[in-house]
Amino acid sequence: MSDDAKKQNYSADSIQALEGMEHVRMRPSMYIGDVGVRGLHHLVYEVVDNSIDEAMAGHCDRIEVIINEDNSITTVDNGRGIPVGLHKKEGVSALEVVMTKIGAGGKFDKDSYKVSGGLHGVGVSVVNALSIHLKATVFREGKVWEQEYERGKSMYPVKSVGDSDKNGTTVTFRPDTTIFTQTIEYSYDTLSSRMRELSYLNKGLTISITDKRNKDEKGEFISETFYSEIGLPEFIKYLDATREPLMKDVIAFEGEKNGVPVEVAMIYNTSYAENLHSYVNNINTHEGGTHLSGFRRGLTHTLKKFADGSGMLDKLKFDIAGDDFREGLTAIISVKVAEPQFEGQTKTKLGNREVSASVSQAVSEMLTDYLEEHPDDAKTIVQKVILAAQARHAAQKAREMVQRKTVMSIGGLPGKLSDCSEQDPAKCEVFLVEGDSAGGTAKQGRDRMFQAILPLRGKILNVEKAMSHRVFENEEIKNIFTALGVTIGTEEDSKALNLSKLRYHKVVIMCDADIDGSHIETLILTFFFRYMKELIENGHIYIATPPLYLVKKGAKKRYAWSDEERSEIMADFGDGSKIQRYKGLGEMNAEQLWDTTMNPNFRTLRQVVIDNGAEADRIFSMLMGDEVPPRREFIEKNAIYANIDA
Ligand code: 0RA
Repeated sequence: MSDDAKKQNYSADSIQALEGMEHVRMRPSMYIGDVGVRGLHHLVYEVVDNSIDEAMAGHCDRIEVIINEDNSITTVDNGRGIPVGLHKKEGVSALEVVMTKIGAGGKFDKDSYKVSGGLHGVGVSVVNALSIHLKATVFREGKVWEQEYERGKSMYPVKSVGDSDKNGTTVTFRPDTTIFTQTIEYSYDTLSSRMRELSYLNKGLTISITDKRNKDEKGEFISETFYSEIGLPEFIKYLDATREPLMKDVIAFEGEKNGVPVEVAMIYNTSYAENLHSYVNNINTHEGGTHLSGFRRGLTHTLKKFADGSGMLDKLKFDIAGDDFREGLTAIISVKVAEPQFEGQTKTKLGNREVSASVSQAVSEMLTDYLEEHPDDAKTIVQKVILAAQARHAAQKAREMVQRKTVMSIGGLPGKLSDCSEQDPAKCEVFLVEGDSAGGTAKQGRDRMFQAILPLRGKILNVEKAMSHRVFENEEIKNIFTALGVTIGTEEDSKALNLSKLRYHKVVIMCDADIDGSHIETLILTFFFRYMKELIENGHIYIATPPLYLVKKGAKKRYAWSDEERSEIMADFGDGSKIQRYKGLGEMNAEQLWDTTMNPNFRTLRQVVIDNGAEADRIFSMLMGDEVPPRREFIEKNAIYANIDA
């Protein structure tokens, strides 16, 4: 190739690269899912994933994440460092290629087993494109190398800025506020629970997180360091800390099956909840997929075989279903797949067929060994399964009652429901209101065209502690099912939700702004989390935010949602302002409730999202379980919704 041709070729390629980066800025959601809170945090995961790749390749054992004062993020690793030499095809430093070329990924050699990679595995160049400023520092070959970028464009060629005997990569980026228009404020809790999760999924790796925006009582930055020596079994212990185990040890497997690295850990506890968490390349696959179905098949098959052989089922008068083997089970399935096919609404469902058999074999092997070596535990598990089957039969009956009602349309709607007149569910909202009296006020205050009211009496059942047939027998819960038009259970899966007749696309939980109210709110959320998780996942569940104060002076009046806001208003109004504190919804009249909490033009609804399924599971079991001390500690330390709200 002539020099001229080379130059042309180079510039053609770099134009392509530029277009790639421009495309990321034009269509960020295609690369990171969304440009809201989730997408913002995804930037951090994307960079950390590259460091995790280094760790999985055996070159890195420390990762640090720092939230800087200005909400920029710094990640530090002690891997090999991104190569800085000339990239022959591109004619610039490899570092520049990694940072500015979409799809360059990171590794150039095809042999390297790149299996991590965030939601879409898009690479650090995407983070660069979406940052107003990014600085990469590489410690490699005795030197320190540096390059900075603005909105993904390099500001100068890679340069050496000093000597060092360290290895590693440090990246600091500040998200572009013109892309992330909603917020660039990072949540420490969201990042820290992901880092904890990553440390369990990658044993032997130390991951620390520091928040330089906040100091603790000792004047030190908020910081945590995560390290797991044995990985998944420790993760299980962490998740089940407030549940009562049915056995001493976690049952675990680690190995390769048909070329697929598989790790599984599980334990049975005395609860009635099924907690399966599955991961592919460190990504939580909350829609499941082939690895999860492989797990289920292996579990059912092995336990059924054992139970049949034990004679314990001989006098049983009813069948045992797949579900029955998973009541009170907490399990984690983690696989590494070289070319994962992600499917489903949120692209978190594994499609690769071959993985199913790998996991199923791993589970059969692990369980068969365990049952042989622990006959007492084996018996305990079978007894638990029989109890679950019994309860399921009772629940089936209770559920049929609920469904019969649903079919009878209007006649079947709960008497306490004040329905709206609009028929299109997309336009309808239902308020679940604490108490009959607040329910009455809400009914007067609402816009009856599109707002329905369902008052709930006092504290609803704590589903965390109740067997499922009790849940389906409960009046308030039956009312929620019938009012929402949601049914549960099909031939194959007794817990499958049918949302096709959902009557309201917004379900708003409206409770008093006090301790009791937040407890009731948590009870209702626990119910949705355990029995209608898809409603949360599909973005249908919201929390209303009634004001705490009314500040008045003469004819002037304003509402305040925090102590801070109240003080501001008082300062604004000057001397002589009067304050009314709302202890509950009941203290507001219909007009005030509408103005502050129900009118779509002025209210703030908090959408409930699950940003970390495993952590949400742990928190619900802790908040609603039997052990009081950890609950108190948690409530004192955090706002109750720290980990679950938007
Ligand atoms: C390309 C090739 C190699 C490593 C990396 C990229 C790499 C990327 C990141 C991003 C954050 N930390 C990272 N660490 C490494 C292989 C390097 C070699 O062969 O020496």
